[in-house]
Amino acid sequence: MEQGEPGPRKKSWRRRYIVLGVLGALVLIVVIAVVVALVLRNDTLQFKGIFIDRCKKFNGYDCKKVWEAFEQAYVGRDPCDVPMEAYDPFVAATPFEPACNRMMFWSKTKDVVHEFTAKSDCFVTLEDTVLGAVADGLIWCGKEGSSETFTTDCPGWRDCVNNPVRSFWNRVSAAFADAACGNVTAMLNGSIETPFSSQSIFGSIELLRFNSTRMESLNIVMVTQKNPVANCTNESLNILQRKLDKGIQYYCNDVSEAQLEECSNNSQTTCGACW
Ligand SMILES: *[C@@H]1O[C@H](CO)[C@@H](O)[C@H](O)[C@H]1NC(C)=O
Ligand SMILES: *[C@@H]1O[C@H](CO)[C@@H](O)[C@H](O)[C@H]1NC(C)=O
Ligand SMILES: *[C@@H]1O[C@H](CO)[C@@H](O)[C@H](O)[C@H]1NC(C)=O
Ligand SMILES: *[C@@H]1O[C@H](CO)[C@@H](O)[C@H](O)[C@H]1NC(C)=O
Ligand SMILES: *[C@@H]1O[C@H](CO)[C@@H](O)[C@H](O)[C@H]1NC(C)=O
Ligand SMILES: *[C@@H]1O[C@H](CO)[C@@H](O)[C@H](O)[C@H]1NC(C)=O
Ligand SMILES: *[C@H]1O[C@@H](CO)[C@H](O)[C@@H](O)[C@@H]1NC(C)=O
Repeated sequence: MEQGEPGPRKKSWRRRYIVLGVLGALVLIVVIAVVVALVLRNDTLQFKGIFIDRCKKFNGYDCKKVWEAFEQAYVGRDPCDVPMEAYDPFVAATPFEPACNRMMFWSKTKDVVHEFTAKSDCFVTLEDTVLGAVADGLIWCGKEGSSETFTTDCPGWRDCVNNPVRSFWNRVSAAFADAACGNVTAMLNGSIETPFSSQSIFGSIELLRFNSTRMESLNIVMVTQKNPVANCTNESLNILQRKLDKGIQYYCNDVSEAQLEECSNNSQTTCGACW
């Protein structure tokens, strides 16, 4: 017994060191994982990355400058106190050549219109320009006393009027409409009671900025499904016409979704002359 005692004791010490070593390694791994997760979850870096990547798809812009002009609009500010003018520097940093006769506006037809413009290559929406593309589908805001960009807990579209996302879309829509030239097209939704709303961005901003010195006509495409609810005869379109700058020709065509699909299939040959 006396000779055998040190053996097991040494063994158990060694075991303890091994256990401690393994525990230590585990703790280290967890700490590293948490740090990595925190860095990866850095909203500012993640949001900026998406923004810059999208900006780089367009030629001729200094995307770092574009980002800084965008960010200064809301960073460090109360997210309910960002007026649309806050994005004036962003608009100044993203000049674009208007695609006269190919500009496409829309209201309540977002999915269909983008499916259409992506396929046909004839028309250009705001979201197809650098102005809209960088932030399409994103949510962001700042906080007082912080230099970060947040992507959660931001005020929603209706929570307050002067929120960073809403003011952004108001401002870039105004810029896009200011440039509208030649024959302009707008897609409205014939599956709802009131296809034209004076409260929509199209009705409250874009339409009011259309200018007859640059624009020749406004061509409404009323997209109808199998059982259309409204069409070009709807009273809301008379309201639209009354708000349109005198001297701009107004046209409206009821176009079924099936017809639209056919148009985008034959875009190369018809490009616009489809309705
Ligand atoms: C996110 O990254 C930016 C830029 O590196 C840094 O200034 C900021 O402190 C980071 N924020 C957090 C919450 O880690
Ligand atoms: C029109 O609005 C309805 C209801 O919101 C929607 O289901 C439909 O997809 C829209 N139509 C088009 C052409 O976008
Ligand atoms: C607008 O469309 C009309 C009729 O399709 C056409 O005669 C006119 O040349 C077009 N305007 C421009 C600026 O291309
Ligand atoms: C159209 O542009 C002209 C010249 O830039 C300006 O005087 C006029 O007020 C504008 N009209 C509208 C409806 O914005
Ligand atoms: C347009 O809608 C009205 C009722 O809202 C209906 O009476 C008329 O037949 C429709 N016109 C077409 C061409 O579908
Ligand atoms: C359009 O093209 C797609 C495939 O490219 C086809 O599945 C569809 O049936 C076509 N639609 C029309 C109306 O020609
Ligand atoms: C379209 O016009 C508006 C008025 O602007 C009416 O309120 C709607 O009822 C009308 N829609 C249809 C389907 O008639």
